[in-house]
Amino acid sequence: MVTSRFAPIYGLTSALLLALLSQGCAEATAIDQAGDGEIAEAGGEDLTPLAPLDGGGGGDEDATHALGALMDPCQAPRDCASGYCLQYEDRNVCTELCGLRPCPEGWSCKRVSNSGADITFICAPDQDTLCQPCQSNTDCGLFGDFCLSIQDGRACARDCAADGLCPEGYTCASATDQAGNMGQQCVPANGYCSCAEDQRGQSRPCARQNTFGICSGAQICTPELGWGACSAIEPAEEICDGLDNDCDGQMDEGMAPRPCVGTPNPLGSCPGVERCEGARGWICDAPTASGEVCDGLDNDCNGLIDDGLCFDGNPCTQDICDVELGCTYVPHQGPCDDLDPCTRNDHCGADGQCVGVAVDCDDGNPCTANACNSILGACETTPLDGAPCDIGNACTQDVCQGGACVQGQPIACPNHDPCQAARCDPVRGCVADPLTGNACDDDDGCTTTDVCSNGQCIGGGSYCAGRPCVNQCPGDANFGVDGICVDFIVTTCLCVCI
Ligand SMILES: [Ca+2]
Ligand SMILES: [Ca+2]
Ligand SMILES: [Ca+2]
Ligand SMILES: [Ca+2]
Repeated sequence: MVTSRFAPIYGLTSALLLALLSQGCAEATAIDQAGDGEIAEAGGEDLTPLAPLDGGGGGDEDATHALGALMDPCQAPRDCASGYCLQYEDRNVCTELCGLRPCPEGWSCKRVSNSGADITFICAPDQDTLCQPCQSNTDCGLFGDFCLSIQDGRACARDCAADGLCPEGYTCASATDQAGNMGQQCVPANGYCSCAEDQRGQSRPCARQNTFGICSGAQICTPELGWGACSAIEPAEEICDGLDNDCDGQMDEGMAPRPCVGTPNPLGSCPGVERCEGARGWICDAPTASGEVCDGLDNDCNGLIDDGLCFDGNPCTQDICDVELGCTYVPHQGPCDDLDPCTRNDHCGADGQCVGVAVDCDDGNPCTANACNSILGACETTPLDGAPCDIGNACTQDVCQGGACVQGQPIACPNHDPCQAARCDPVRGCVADPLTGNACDDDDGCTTTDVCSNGQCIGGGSYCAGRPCVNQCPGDANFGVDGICVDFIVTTCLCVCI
């Protein structure tokens, strides 16, 4: 009320204001009289609730002067036909009950409470308390205006129960005050007292808050809608994005460099360190794995520098990757590995080649074949069943069976000499024992009674009966089996007695 163009009513004390307004049904009577234009001047004390008016209503048309009509100056309620004297601007004027005609410009129909349940509506100057901050209804005047909680705090509304009319930008709506009283009140249509037409386009600070922090922003007034959305971001856990997500004034704080692994490819993947680079996010500096080359670097990131390079396959050379010279192969002496498991004592020879001594797999058994397995490096034995062998008996034809030499069939010792007896000796094989006394043939046609003597066929008798005999047979085959010379058959064979 401090800035009001008028004091609410009469500019008097509260007690007096109440007195002014507590006219009850009397005002209606007074209005009726005022409407007649015949109302006598009210008399009595200032605080007398217009008793003379009541009397005048009874038809006292002899009053020395008419009671005040709307806007007529007044000193007290009794001066006014309506029984209501209000302070307006810098003076006190009478008002009138609503309904006779529209209230004057800048005035509106107000409800005033009287004793009991009576309610009276009078024209009263609009108060400037609409949307003024308040704590209770009394801060909002005396005409039924509520102090309401709206979007931006407690502010005065304006009673509009009489005609439902409100200033532009306000709407007449049902409302309940702090005491639980219900009424129709003009309230900002957009819900905000701070966003009327003259605030259009203005901005005000705002914030969003949660467990991560408080973020500030601004919101714009659009009277049709009220204050717009707060431009502040929702506080969030800080991440690497070049923004101050938690609104603590620091961008991307706490983003310490950390290990990372580069994008894998068929050649490998390389480790690195990633750093927060603002809007670019985390950037990993790991190089891309590439094929290993002789350069002193671990190109494929397998943990080995220049590995797998300069391999000549020769164990008797030291393969060297020299960043300056490239691959070099230096011969060396001493043990080596020829990668053949069937050799032993491998050594690098003078020719720079690795050579070993073949493993001796011979088990001495003639009935097995022995060889070194070139994969396992172990000797393997294969039976040679059916192969000839010798168990040490010259009288048998031995054979391999199950990897062992077993005794075979006895050998035959044919006998073609009547002066010898054939037999087999286990050591010497077939031998002939000399015989004596057996008849035989000495293949000499000049003898006729041959007899064996100690293995020899000794000729006896005489073809020529004691005379000299010449055996003219060039050979002995033509003498026949009986040893008799048959010179008369074969012309070239002839024993000649002389
Ligand atoms: Ca931050
Ligand atoms: Ca951030
Ligand atoms: Ca490597
Ligand atoms: Ca390399």
